[in-house]
Amino acid sequence: MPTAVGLEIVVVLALLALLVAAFVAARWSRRREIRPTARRARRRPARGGPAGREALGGRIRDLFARRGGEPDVWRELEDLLVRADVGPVAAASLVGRVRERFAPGDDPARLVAAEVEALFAGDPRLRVGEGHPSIVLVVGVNGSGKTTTIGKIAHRLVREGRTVCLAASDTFRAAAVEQLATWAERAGADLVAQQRGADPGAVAFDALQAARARRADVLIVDTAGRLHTRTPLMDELAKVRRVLEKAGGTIDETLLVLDATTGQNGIVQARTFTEAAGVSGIVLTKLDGTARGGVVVAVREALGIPVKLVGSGEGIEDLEPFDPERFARALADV
Ligand SMILES: Nc1nc2c(ncn2[C@@H]2O[C@H](COP(=O)(O)OP(=O)(O)OP(=O)(O)O)[C@@H](O)[C@H]2O)c(=O)[nH]1
Ligand SMILES: [Mg+2]
Repeated sequence: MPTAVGLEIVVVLALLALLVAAFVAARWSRRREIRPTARRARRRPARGGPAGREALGGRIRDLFARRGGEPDVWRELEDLLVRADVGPVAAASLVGRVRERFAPGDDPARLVAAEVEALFAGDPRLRVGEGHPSIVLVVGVNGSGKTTTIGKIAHRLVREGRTVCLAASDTFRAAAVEQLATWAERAGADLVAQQRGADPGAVAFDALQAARARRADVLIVDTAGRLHTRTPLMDELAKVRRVLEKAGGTIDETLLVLDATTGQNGIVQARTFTEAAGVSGIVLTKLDGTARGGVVVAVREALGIPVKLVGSGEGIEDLEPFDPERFARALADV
C-alpha cells in the first residue's frame, strides 16, 4: 500500500512539474516573439520613416555629442539628412555649408535649419492675376491632393474678391467631376465640365472660353492623377498645356502637388512632370502628418523649383503660403 501511495505522489509531482515547464516554455516563446518587434520599433528612427523624420534634430545633436570630434561625423550627418528624404546630392551640399560655418559649441541642428531656410530664401510666391483669366494648371500623381488643393486655392482667391472658374480636366476617374463640383460649391467658384472620358484638352479649352465669357479672374485646371512613368499620360498633360496656350491663354502657374509622405520618389516626379508640363512651383500636401517633406529640399537643389503652398489638412482652410523658416525648423526639429 505505502508503495502505491508513494507512486501516486510521484505521478502527481511529475504532472505538476510538466505543467510548470509547459507554462514557463509558453511565456518564454511569447517573449521571444515580442522581442524582435520591439527592437525593430526602437531601431526604426535611425533608419528613417515617420518616427525618424520627427526626431532629426535630436539625432543630429546626439550624433555630435557622441562623435563630435571625429572626422566621419559629417558623413553621418549626411546619412541622417538622406534618411529625412533630403536626397544624397542636397544632403552633401547642405553638410558642406554647415561644416564651413560650424564652430565648437554650435548647435548643428540649428545650422542645418538655417541652411535649409537659406536655400528657399527669396523664392517667388504664388503668382495669379496677370492674365485674363490667369491660368493655374494643377498636376501630380494619383491621390497627391490636387483636387483638394484646388478647392482650397479657389476658396482663398474668392475670399480675396476674385472670381474663379474651375476646369474639370480629370475626365478619367469616376466621380472626379462630382468631387470638383463639391469643392467649387464650397469655395464659391464656377465649374466647367464635360462627360467622363472627354478629351482633357477640350475641357480646358471650353473652360477657358467660359472663363473669358464670364470675365473670371482665375481659371484653375484640375487634371487626372497619373504615374510619371506613363509616357502617353504625360504627353496628354503636355497637350492640355498646348491647347490652353494656342487659345491665347496665359498659364501663370503649373503647380505640381507633392505628397509629403512620398519620400525621395518626389525628385523623379518633379523631373518628369517638369519635362511634360513645365512645373513652376510645388504644393507640398499632407504636412499635417508625421512626414516633414524633406524631398522638396532635394527638388529645390536639383531642379530649382520653389515651393509655393503647403497643405496641412483636409479642410478648406488648410492651405498656407510656404514659409521657409517654419518648414526648415520643423524639418530639423529645432
Ligand atoms: N491630411 C491631409 N490630407 C489631404 C491633404 N490634401 C489632400 N488630402 C487628402 O488626400 C486624399 C486625396 O486627395 P485628392 O484631392 O482627391 O487627390 P488628387 O490628387 O486629386 O487625387 P486623384 O485625382 O485621384 O489623382 C483625400 O482624402 C484628401 O482629403 C492634406 O494637406 N492633408
Ligand atoms: Mg483629383
